[in-house]
Amino acid sequence: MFQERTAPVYQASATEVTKEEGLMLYEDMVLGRLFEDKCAEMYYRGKMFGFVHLYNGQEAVSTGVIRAMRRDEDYVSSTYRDHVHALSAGVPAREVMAELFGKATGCSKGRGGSMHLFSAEHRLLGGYAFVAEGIPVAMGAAFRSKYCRETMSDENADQVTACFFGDGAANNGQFFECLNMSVLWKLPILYVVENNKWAIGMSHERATSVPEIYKKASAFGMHGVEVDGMDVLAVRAAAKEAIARARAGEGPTLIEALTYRFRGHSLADPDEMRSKEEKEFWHARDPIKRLADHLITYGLASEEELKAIDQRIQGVIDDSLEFATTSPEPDASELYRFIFAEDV
Ligand SMILES: Cc1ncc(C[n+]2csc(CCOP(=O)(O)OP(=O)(O)O)c2C)c(N)n1
Ligand SMILES: [Mg+2]
Repeated sequence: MFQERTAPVYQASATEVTKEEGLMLYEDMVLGRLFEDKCAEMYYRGKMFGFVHLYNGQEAVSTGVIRAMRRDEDYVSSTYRDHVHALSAGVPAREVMAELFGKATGCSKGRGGSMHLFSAEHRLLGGYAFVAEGIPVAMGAAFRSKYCRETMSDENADQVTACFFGDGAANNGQFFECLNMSVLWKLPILYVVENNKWAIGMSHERATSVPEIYKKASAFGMHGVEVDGMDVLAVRAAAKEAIARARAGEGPTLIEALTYRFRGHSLADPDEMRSKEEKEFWHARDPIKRLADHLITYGLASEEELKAIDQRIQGVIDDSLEFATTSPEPDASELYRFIFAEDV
């Protein structure tokens, strides 16, 4: 029989979020969704090159975690599925779109492209093409905060790091090594596994001995939680708890967000491995519709207000496209620039 693993249903209360917070979360998720839809359009029109991995369906995870953090102070590390993490972290849509077009105005100066977004200003530690590659980098950032605070006596160094990666990455050795060291050193880090059930065409159940990834935390004496990754309020609640624990010096948390990508692995994937039944099950749990229902049910927003946000964000996306299209290519004379830090 067709059966899907879902996390316990989170019962958000009427006062869970204020109107302002609710609209902020909604706007952030819509920004992610519409940005990705525009990417798909541009990719199929031949405007973008290389692999492009979209985040549609998983927005509640990025928004729920990153928008509970301190923007431009806390750190975020990502994977090749990084556009929406960058947007939630505050990297302007213009700079992300320009990067995807390989333009000099992109957040990685046009040298990175879709899988290698980076922003020192917005504390985005990077997108990484190798599976699990961002995990030790994120741990290094968390170690830095702890070292500055405890060894260099910088009391303001209470930054938290959020490290995003997929279910497939959770079978990689770096994951286990970093869990071990993070607990040992009580590092201020959130390991956020976006369990979307698939690693390209490999089903998670076929690839791992214990499919409940959050349970792996216990082997290291770490706090591990599973959360409904299609419910931004559930993710936000789990993230807030983990952030408070990290900032208080109580160490790391492993958050397993049960989620789903609405598109194929990348835009080059015909997406033939997943059943229609499965896709329909998860589409019905669309995180944007879910938050919209919450806001309307509790009188925090009207349909018109939400539509106005959709339209405003569409304007942001159109503007980003115009910016990317009209921006210059990197100059050929600068081919070797930015290879070493002193060039920046
Ligand atoms: C070290 C390494 N091995 C293999 C690959 C090829 N590869 C690219 S994406 C991917 C699947 C990863 O799946 P998951 O971690 O679940 O992330 P998702 O794509 O579902 O977000 C694989 C195996 C790679 N990029 N790096
Ligand atoms: Mg996956």
